[in-house]
Amino acid sequence: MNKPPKILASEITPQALYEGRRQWLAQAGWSTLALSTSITSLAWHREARANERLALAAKPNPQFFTAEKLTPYKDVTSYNNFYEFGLDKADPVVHAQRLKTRPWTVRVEGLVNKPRTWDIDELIKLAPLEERVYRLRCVEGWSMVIPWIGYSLSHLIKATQVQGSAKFVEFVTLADREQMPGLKSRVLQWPYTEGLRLDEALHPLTLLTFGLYGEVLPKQNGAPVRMTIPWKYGFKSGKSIVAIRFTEQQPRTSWQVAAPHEYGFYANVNPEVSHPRWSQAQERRIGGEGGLFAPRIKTLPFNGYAEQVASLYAGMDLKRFY
Ligand SMILES: Nc1nc2c(c(=O)[nH]1)N[C@H]1C(S)=C(S)[C@@H](COP(=O)(O)O)O[C@H]1N2
Ligand SMILES: [Mo]
Repeated sequence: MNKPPKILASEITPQALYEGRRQWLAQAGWSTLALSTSITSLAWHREARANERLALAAKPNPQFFTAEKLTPYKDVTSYNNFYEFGLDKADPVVHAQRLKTRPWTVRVEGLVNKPRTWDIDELIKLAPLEERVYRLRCVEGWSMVIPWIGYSLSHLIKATQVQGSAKFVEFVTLADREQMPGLKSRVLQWPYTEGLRLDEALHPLTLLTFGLYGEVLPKQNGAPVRMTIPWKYGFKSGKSIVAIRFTEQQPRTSWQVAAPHEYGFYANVNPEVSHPRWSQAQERRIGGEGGLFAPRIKTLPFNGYAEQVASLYAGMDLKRFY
């Protein structure tokens, strides 16, 4: 099932895109009827071309799956936080289209035996691509369920031969004023940086992410490569990464610098620790019936991944290390 992941725009036919999409709808349990009329598929092909949508083959990994209803593709790709492209949820889908995602390199550096500047098309081939359905919850109180494509970051960490003194990893994302109108705003320290403890980074759930919904990542979702760390608030999952750095000291992250009392380094989803300005006990599923007035659902400790990750924090006071 794992076809070579690099697919040039010129090689992919609209029909292949269409089939991939249809397969997804079928897997999600939705009717494919809506797409079966020629008018609808024509409109869809036009949209696909306009946004350079490219299929990305990946093998579904049933170990990382939730049967919850998937958030519709339209919501996943039009309700975004990506401050480099504006502060409004509707900004990234418009402004991120100018982001150039090729050529693209990711520097892997710091306390490692094998530092390397990876070309993105090499990095994507480091390990077999998997499709995993993860919840992602924003600290703002909304969440989505998304079929992501990528592989465990641990593959890259192993290939890089991280040294014993490394305790943390820092993710640095692109900061280019030419392409990113949001950098004019001082809301955050640019480049957007995030970090994990090394054991969190090695956890199999931690996904180096290249795609979603059977396609390469849309630009507004962090193309060409981002993190997805499903038990932490969404802001830990940095988009459009250009460097991954292994360090001994805990890195300072953009959100911590911006508001240290509101956003901690750990940022584990925790219904019991309120944000200073609002509760974290509930969340709203984006794209569900009822829209803004949909009934809220209970937020689970570690976003529902407690069984897998709670042991990483044994003995820690998670009210203090929020
Ligand atoms: N570089 C960068 N990465 C980022 C952000 C950002 O503003 N810039 N926002 C974060 C936040 S707050 C969330 S909730 C998720 C949103 O990812 P999505 O738009 O793909 O759902 O991206 C995270 N990664
Ligand atoms: Mo977020």
